[in-house]
Amino acid sequence: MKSLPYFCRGPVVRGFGRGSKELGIPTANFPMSVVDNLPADVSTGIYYGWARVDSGEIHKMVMSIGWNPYYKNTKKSMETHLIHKFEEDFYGQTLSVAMVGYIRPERGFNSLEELIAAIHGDIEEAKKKLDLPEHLKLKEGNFFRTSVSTTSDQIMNGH
Ligand code: ADP
Ligand code: RBF
Ligand code: MG
Repeated sequence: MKSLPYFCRGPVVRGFGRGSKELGIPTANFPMSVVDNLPADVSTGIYYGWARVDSGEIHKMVMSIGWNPYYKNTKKSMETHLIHKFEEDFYGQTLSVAMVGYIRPERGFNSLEELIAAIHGDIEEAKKKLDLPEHLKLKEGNFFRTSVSTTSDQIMNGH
């Protein structure tokens, strides 16, 4: 995928409200404007990378892009689970993400337990891959050094 690493930034909007309640895995959703800006070669599926809320700490993340076949969504979504325990929700704040690598395509499952187990597997893979020197260095790169604008719907894409 020649577009990786891919950097983007946008406000956290409300999704289907399923992530934390049903799965125990909250996902911060981007608005359609960010989803529509994805380069054509960034296919749907599960990715890993780095993420930050406003100007906070940089955390490891996993992201799902697509229609969630298990739920048969009609709207394409781009949802990020940050591998960190937050004390509070951060709706409306600016999420910056660096998508670093691809894990697998999205798929359907026979039960919620299987979907949850697959996501936990993705989290373990992300943790391991992001410790590689070539991936750690993206955390220190320019993207996360630039300050976050107060315009909440700003979309940025660049190195
Ligand atoms: P929604 O359907 O509205 O996206 P979720 O159940 O997926 O609802 O919860 C997502 C929200 O949970 C995020 O928008 C964010 O405010 C909050 N949140 C708390 N911890 C995390 C985390 N570790 N990763 C992502 N979002 C988190
Ligand atoms: N949904 C699916 O239908 N199929 C998947 O394979 C799938 N994989 C996911 C992997 C990760 C790392 C994350 C964070 C989410 C994934 N989801 C998948 C999306 C999940 O169904 C969604 O986050 C919840 O429905 C909450 O919106
Ligand atoms: Mg969500």
